[in-house]
Amino acid sequence: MKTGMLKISPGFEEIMPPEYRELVDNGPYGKDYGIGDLGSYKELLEEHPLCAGCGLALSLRLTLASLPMPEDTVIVGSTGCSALAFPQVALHNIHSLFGNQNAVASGLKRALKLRFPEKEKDVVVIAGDGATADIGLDMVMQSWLRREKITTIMLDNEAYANTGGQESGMSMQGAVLNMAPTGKKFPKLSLPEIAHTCGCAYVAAASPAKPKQLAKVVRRAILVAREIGPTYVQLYSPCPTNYKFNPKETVSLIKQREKDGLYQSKEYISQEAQAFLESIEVKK
Ligand SMILES: Cc1ncc(C[n+]2csc(CCOP(=O)(O)OP(=O)(O)O)c2C)c(N)n1
Ligand code: SF4
Ligand SMILES: [Mg+2]
Repeated sequence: MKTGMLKISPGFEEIMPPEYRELVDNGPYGKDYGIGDLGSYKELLEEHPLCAGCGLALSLRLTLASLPMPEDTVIVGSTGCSALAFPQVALHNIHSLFGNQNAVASGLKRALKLRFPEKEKDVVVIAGDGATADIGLDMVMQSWLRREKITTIMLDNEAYANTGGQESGMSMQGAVLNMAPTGKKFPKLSLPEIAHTCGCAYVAAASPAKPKQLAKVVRRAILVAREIGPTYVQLYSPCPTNYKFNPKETVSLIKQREKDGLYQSKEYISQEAQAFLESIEVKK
């Protein structure tokens, strides 16, 4: 796409909204911006309706700022809180039926390869834990087993937040939510390990409490998916509204969980992906 497609037809500059003009002049398309440049350019998502202190909003902002090639990226989302922000993201994005996101992304990736054989197009799924680990798990795992060259990013808030707080497969054992008042009876699902077993070439768990690490794993996952095969990133993104903590404490809560050994960052890299990453990271 690059800025060419965004360019305003001569004579229309005056009537285009200022945000659009700013995006054309000062957006990230075609530039090699990373999270270190945040604050110096027009971001792909600036306003959104998510709650104050929402962990998803933090993860989403950092993820969008870490895309290696936003102008050639299509996001596939699913129903859930994050979907409320997607209409305001200045990127091609598709809202798929809840749980179908990896099936839609697989078809899209294949179609883009046929339509633009000479071009790289990154297809990135960004969906909640309910969509990824519960209702869509079949489609997610099948896309990994088929080795689709897509990246799956889970925004893990450990709940069905958008529907008022049910437990999900990703909630911790004992978690109490509005609609799980006696506490969850089963342990949190180990999706990174499942992704690894299902053949993902690159798997990582990270959080917005460590922005540089988050940026690195998102970038790695997208680049490996382009060249080698499916990749999975799990971003721990707590929800102050459903877990009823102070919205100012989202980042400190993540750090505390890490200290208590209840959350840990991870990375599984296949040999092929490791060799590929070494070659491009050394070059850079
Ligand atoms: C096919 C279908 N089933 C169920 C729903 C209801 N629904 C909407 S959002 C949601 C929960 C989403 O949870 P999650 O994926 O974790 O996203 P979050 O809201 O926590 O970000 C559910 C069950 C729906 N919209 N469509
Ligand atoms: S309910 Fe939770 S996950 Fe949803 S927007 Fe609010 S803080 Fe974020
Ligand atoms: Mg959720």
